[in-house]
Amino acid sequence: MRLSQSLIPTLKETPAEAQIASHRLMLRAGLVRQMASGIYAWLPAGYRVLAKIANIVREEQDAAGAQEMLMPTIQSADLWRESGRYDAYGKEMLRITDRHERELLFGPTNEEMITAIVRDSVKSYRELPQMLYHIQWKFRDEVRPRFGVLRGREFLMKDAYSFDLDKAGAVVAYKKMMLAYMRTFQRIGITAIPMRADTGQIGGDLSHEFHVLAPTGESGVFYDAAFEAGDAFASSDIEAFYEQMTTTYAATDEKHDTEAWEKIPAERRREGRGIEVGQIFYFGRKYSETMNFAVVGPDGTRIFPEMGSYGIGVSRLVGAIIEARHDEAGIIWPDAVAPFRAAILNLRQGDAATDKICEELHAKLGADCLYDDREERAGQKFAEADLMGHPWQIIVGPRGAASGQVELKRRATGERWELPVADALAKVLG
Ligand code: 5CA
Repeated sequence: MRLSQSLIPTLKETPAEAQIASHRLMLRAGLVRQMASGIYAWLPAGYRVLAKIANIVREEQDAAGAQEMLMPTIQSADLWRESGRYDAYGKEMLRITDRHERELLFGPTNEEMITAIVRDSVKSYRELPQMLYHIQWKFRDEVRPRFGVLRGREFLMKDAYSFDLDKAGAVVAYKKMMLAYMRTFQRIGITAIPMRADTGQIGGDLSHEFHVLAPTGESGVFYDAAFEAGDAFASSDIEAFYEQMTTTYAATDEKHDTEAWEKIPAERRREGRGIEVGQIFYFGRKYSETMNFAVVGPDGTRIFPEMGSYGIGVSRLVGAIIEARHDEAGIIWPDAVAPFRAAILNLRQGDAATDKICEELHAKLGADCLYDDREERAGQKFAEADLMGHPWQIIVGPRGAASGQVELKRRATGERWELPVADALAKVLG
C-alpha cells in the first residue's frame, strides 16, 4: 500500500482526552477515531490489526473443533425473559423499541440466543456435543467507558458456546478452550495468564480470566513466575496442560488466597496489574433448564445439556497489545498482528535510484507492506514509522541506493543492518 494514497491520519500532538498510552497511540497512529462515547470507527490500518487478530482467533477456534456461525447484533427481549436476564441485566443493556412497539436489545452476549437456536434443532443425545462460535459486535452501556477500545460500549467479541450431555463432557470442552486460548495469545505474540475468576452476570461456578500484564491494567494480579516462560505452557497433552495451568498460582485480587500465596517461594511471587482479554465459564444447566432445552437420552429420559461460554475481547486485545508493547516513540507490534509487516521509507522521493529500489521492494512485499512514497522529510518518515510500529523498516537513501544497498531496522530491538536489497527482502520475509 502506498502511504500517499492511504487514509492513515497520524497526529503529532497527544490528544487531550486520552489518559493511557494505548489510547493515545491508537489515535496518534491513525488506527481509530471516536464516533460517540465508547464507540469507535476502525480506520484502514486499525482494521487490518483487528482482522489479523480475528483470523488467529478463528483458526484456533476451528482447530479446537468449534464451528463458526454468525448471530445478529439485535435480539428480542422475549428471548431474555425466558432466562430471566432481561430484568437482571439492568442499565448496561441497550434497549430498543421498533416501530411496532416490539422490545429489542443490542446483544451484550449470546447465551440465550445460542440456546434457542440449538434447542430448535437438536433433539437427541446423539447430536451432542456441539461447540459453536461467532465473532460479532456487542454493546454494553458501560457507566464509564474509558481507555479507548479497552473499555468501550461497542466492542468486538469472539464468543463460543458448548453443549454437552454431562459435566465430564463440559469440562473437556472447557479444557480444550483454555488450550485454544493459550495458543491464540502465543500466536498473537503476547503473554496472557489464566486466573481463577468470579462469574458475574454470566453465572456458574468455574471460570478463568486471561490477563495480559500491563501497569495500566484494571485488575491487581498475583502469579507464579513460572507463567513468565509463556511457551512452556503450550503442551498438546490436554490433561497435563490443564493440570499445570490450574495448579500454578495465578489469581486476580478478587480471588486472591493469601494462604496459598505464602506457600510459593518468595522469589517466584509476582504482583502486578492485568488487562482481562478473555474469560471462560462453565455454568452447567443454568440456561438449558431456565429455557427448557432438553434432549432425549439413550433410555428415553430428558437430559438438560451442560453448557459453557468462552469470550475473547478481540477489539480490547488491540489496546492490550499496545499497553504491553510500546516505547516513547510509539507502538511495537508483534509480527503476527502488525497492520503492515514492513514499511519502505524512500528518503529521496523522485531520485531515480531510490524510487527504483522502493518500487521493486513494494512489488515483492505485496499488500502487507506500507510504502512511504510521500514527499516528506526523512525525519518525519522515521518518526511516523516508529509511531506506527511496523516490525521492519526498510530505509532507502540515495547513498546506499547507488550501490544497491538499503538499511534494515528492526523496530522491537532497534537493530540495524546495511544490506543488499535481496538480503533485506529475505530477512523481512524469513
Ligand atoms: N458470554 C461470556 C463469554 S462468551 C461473556 O460475555 N464474557 S465476558 O463478559 O467476560 O466478555 C468477554 C470478553 O469481552 C472480556 O474478557 C473482555 O476481553 C471483552 N469485553 C467485555 N466488556 C468489554 C468492553 N466494555 N470493552 C471491550 N471489551 C470488553
